[in-house]
Amino acid sequence: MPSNIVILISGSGSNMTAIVRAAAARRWQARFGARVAAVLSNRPEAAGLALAREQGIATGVVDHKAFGSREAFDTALAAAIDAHAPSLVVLAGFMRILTPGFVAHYAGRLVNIHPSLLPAFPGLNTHQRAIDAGCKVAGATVHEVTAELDHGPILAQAVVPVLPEDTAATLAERVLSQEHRLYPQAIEHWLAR
Ligand code: NHR
Ligand code: GAR
Repeated sequence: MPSNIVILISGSGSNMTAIVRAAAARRWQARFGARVAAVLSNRPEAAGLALAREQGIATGVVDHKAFGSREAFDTALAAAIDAHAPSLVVLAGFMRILTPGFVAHYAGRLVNIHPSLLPAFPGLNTHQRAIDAGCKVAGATVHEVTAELDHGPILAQAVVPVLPEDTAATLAERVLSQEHRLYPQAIEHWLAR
């Protein structure tokens, strides 16, 4: 069975790039019939779009600013996604909260990577909040997306130390490098299940 993966991004797309590299290096097409069919962004200026195009992957933009409501944006986004008949939709630095109707449409085939050790620090600004709380470890979580933000079943986690001299930027960099290992591994596990 062909298994199309659609990746949603908003920014630099480094997790998306890690997933695309893993798909080739670990032969997801041959082993699971899986390929990254498209990369879609809500931001036209997302740097990850150019990176995806360089890899020969179809790209698209559904600009949330062009829609009057979250429901209207999500309806257009779902149409763009469904054009690729995905069996898995991957949020990779995607920055728009999704409506319950959208989440229900992709139930069981929608995953996210969140830059904290959930259930600690759902939402935004996770690295500064972990530093402010005096956490000695931080990390990232891959989870199924449900209607409640950053609360879906946990699929995988990675832990990093928080160092005394850390800023949000240095901690984010340490976490992100682990995300690049964790997310492809979690997706491969999902494909193999
Ligand atoms: N949608 C649902 N329903 N459930 C989840 O678990 C989701 C989701 C959409 C995105 C990613 C998440 C993260 O990993 C994610 C998980 C955006 C925001 C946010 O507040 C919060 C969490 C996440 C993504 N976004 C603002 C909004 O009003 C916009 C912020 C911006 O544009 O910079 O949508 O952290
Ligand atoms: C990653 O750290 C990801 O976990 C986080 O944004 C970064 C995206 O980097 N996601 C969120 O904060 C979602 N709200 P990337 O675009 O280079 O993959």
